[in-house]
Amino acid sequence: MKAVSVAYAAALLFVALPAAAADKGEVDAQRGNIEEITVFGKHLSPSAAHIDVISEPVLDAAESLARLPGADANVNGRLSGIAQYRGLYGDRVAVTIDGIGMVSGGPNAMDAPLSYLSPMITEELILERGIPGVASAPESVGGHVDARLARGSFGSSDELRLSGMLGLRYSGNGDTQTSAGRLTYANRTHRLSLLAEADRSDGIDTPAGRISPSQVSRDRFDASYAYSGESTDVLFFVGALETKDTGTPALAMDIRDISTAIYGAQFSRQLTPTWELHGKVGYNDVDHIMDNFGLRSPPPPMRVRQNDTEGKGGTFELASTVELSAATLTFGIDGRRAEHASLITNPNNPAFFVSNFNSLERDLTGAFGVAVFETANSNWELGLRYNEVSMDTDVVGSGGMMGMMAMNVQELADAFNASDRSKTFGSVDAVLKYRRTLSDDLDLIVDVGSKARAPSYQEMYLWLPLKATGGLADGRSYIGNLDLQPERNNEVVLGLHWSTGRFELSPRIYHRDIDDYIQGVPTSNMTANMVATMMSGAGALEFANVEAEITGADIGWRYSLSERIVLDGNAALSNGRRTDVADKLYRLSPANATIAINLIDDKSSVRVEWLGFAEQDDVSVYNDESPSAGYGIVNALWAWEPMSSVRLELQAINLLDKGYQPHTAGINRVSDVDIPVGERLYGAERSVMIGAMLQFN
Ligand SMILES: [Cu+2]
Repeated sequence: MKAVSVAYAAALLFVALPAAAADKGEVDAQRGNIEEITVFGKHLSPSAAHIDVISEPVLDAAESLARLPGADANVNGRLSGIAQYRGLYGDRVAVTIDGIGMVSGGPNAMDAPLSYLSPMITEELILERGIPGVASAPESVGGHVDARLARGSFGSSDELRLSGMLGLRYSGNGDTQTSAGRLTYANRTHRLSLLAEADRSDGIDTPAGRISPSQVSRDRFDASYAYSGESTDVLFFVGALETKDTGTPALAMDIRDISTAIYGAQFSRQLTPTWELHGKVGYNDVDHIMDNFGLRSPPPPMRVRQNDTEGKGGTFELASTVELSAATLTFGIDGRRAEHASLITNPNNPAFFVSNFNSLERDLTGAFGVAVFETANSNWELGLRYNEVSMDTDVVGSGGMMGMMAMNVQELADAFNASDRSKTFGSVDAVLKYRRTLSDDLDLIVDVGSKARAPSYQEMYLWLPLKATGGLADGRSYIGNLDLQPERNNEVVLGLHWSTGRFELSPRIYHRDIDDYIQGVPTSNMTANMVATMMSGAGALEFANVEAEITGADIGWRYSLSERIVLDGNAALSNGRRTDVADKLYRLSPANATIAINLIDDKSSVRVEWLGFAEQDDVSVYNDESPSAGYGIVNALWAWEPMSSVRLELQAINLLDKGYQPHTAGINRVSDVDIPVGERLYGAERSVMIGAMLQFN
């Protein structure tokens, strides 16, 4: 980044100060009594890792995951990060916002659930470390991340008062700007809150040139009413997301539009001192348009494509918790209803269409029970869940193709339409979580669990070889498989949580044995292979049940040298392989570590952190995955709070201006740009970012 932009950034910091919020006081207040020590918005608890996304220098909240032990993101575009945890990603890692799951509208997860979190209006991300409890989210075979929007706090008296925040962040790299605001009108019982954030960027520059397309335009709104009574809490919210032209260079198309309406409600009611009832319901409706010609140089006219997709549906949960003398019992039912459609057209050829997914439904209904037993020095949580997933889809078809292609595609459509497409899967999950206090400072952690996930709609119903794979972005065309069985992760986690005032050390080791792991293998469907070869030059992969295992370890730690000097960091490694053939699992985050030094003063703090990623040469042959080199980058952050209501920040990302290619960043699929087609995308060059946040009460 150039000196001019630094100067501009600095000027903007001190001159234009329409700022945002260091909601720290609020955040802590909402969290209740936290014993954990928060260092620059990050802290560990015995069962989770937390990060206050608001102070993270990111547009996509998914990128913050890389700063939590064992987590990372598969990044297909600037707002399309897919959560990865301990070697599993995509639909295997449940992401909820205020406990409510989203239905994505893009068959390639361009609107992955974390894209619904605009960072400056997000309070925190909570990564459950270990096997998520059965009540956390259904089908969370690989992990669970929850996030909370920063909707402000209730007042302390009956008087209704206005409070709020205003925030602005600017990075000279690609003129990247974030503006955010909150207005809250609340007393101790009622709270009305409005949130808004706008993110804009022209693109992102790397030492290898500009990533193209990488522009961003996203707006997010949320309006909520909350009631907090003596025995009843209620929250209603409506929200909207509007993403316009945003690049996804690791995919075959870019985002032209994502329009989502979001609705939700939750309540909890204390019926008696020992009996509580709680429930949640959420609904969202996504209209999405993507294409391969608007933001990138168009292919020949006959290969121009636009894909109009829709996703709608919601989740619900109703549960009851009873405290008995011997145990605390929770019973509940929950579910998810989702509908998807995708129609591919060619604006140059009105006769051309592919009905990619047609009136597709995937519904889940679950029931769960959790018992928690507590003794003087141990805590047992035993959970059981039953899920029933039913899926169906209407007939498909296509038009406007010629010759052999038309014949082959028609053959695939006919076979699909003649098949039995209505599927129902039942499965049982069991999770045991054991905590034992070994001494005042030291806890032993043992998780044992077995959880299943039914096939995704893409894995099941992709009838024509296409790259619509929930964001795998391996460049291969896939077809679905109507004979797929659910995959099941059998997992053991062992860990320690060692925490004194001075230091904290929280290591885990785990082993995941995944039966019927779903991944692509070369298809024996000759017609599909012919079509895939004609369209992309390579044969099709077909989703299949294979066998896999993942072994790894991760650790989070903090060490206070003094009250003002704190070191912290994480480290993680995972090794994933097929056990039925000799191959590695695709797109796993390489071994990585962060080490940071934090200098904390009353009004100003400095954090300098080093992030190191090892080379990744354990790559998947089936996915034509290329190895990547290791690298280390340094980031620095200075935050100044001249008054409790004002926070100014100056951040440098990639301070030493290293050229590096994150293994999970994806491969460039866009021609005629700085980074060649087929090469792994680069991380940002040295970027200086300034931010200002102002809050009023
Ligand atoms: Cu899309």
